[in-house]
Amino acid sequence: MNLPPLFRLLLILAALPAILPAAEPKSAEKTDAVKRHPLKGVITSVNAEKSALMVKHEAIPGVMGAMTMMFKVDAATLKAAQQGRAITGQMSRQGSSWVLEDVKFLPATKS
Ligand SMILES: [Cu+2]
Repeated sequence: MNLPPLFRLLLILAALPAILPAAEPKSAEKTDAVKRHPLKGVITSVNAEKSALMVKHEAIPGVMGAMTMMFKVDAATLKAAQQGRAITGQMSRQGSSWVLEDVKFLPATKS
């Protein structure tokens, strides 16, 4: 078969979409690409039902200003969390939730 070069190029281009998606990470594997930002704040309330903490956090440069908002946390953090406790952690957007990981409890300050 002696195809014109342009036609051969078209055949290759037509085949590309079938090849490329396999090389792209699936959405389920996107967690590796999650951007985490250091956060410092105070727990204003603990919401066990939602496995979340309300945290009054300091400004996170380039991400958001100081505010009080909800963060999903793991079970161990939820259990240890106390209202009024100062914390640091790594915040990230995961799906439709904000998540706080690597939470460390700071020595209690004035209430
Ligand atoms: Cu915020």
